[in-house]
Amino acid sequence: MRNAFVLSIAAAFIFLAAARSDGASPKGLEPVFPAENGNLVFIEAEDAVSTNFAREPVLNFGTSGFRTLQLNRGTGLEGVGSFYADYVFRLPGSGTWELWYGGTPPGPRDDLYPSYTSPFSVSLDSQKPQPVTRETVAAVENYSPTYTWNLIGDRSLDAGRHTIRFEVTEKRRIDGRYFFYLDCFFLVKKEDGKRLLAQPLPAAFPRNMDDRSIDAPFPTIDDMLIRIRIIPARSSPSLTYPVCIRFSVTT
Ligand SMILES: [Ca+2]
Repeated sequence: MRNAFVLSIAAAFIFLAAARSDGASPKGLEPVFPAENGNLVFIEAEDAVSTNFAREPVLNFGTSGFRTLQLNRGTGLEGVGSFYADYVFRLPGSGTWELWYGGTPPGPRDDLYPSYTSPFSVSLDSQKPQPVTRETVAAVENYSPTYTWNLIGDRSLDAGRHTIRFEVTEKRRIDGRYFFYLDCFFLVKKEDGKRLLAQPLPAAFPRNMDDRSIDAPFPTIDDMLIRIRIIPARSSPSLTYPVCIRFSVTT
């Protein structure tokens, strides 16, 4: 009985070896590689090389990859540095790349506008940080409570390895907290001013990158409450944003 079992195992190995020597894979075992999009580089915020936004990512099923970094602190770092998240990525080609991110729209530079989030800066390849404020980005689509697709702008970059740092040095003015949520960021290749977008696209992605219907400064809390009383259905997703922020302040 034992000899018969050993023989059957050996026969199975011989069969598999013969199949491979023919160059034909057993049916159903052919490798299937995901299609690649050479004009899009997409990075999850939770894949930071280094960050002090939070000790660990937050689970959020409304965000890309179901995880996100959330900076929400009332105190700074006692003069020893700023809040940052560092990434390394590789571009397949040289030229113009359009930089986007999913997260809270940055706070405004202008004191006249309500400030519900912190402004921040981005630094590519350790160059001088560039301020990113509500006045410099286009808020395109609110895809989850407090999360919006935001267009930062074009960058001229060579193919190959790059680094980027998102850095927060300022508090939001509404309550003096450092407040910035970062879900992901991505770069889209452009030629002659047009995006070279093709399938496949990530599951979480702007539905219409040219939509500017919500690209306006957030109203004050009082104006917000008045609008909700006038329009109980809250037909615009952007109307929910400051209220969500207010909830986070009071909890
Ligand atoms: Ca994410």
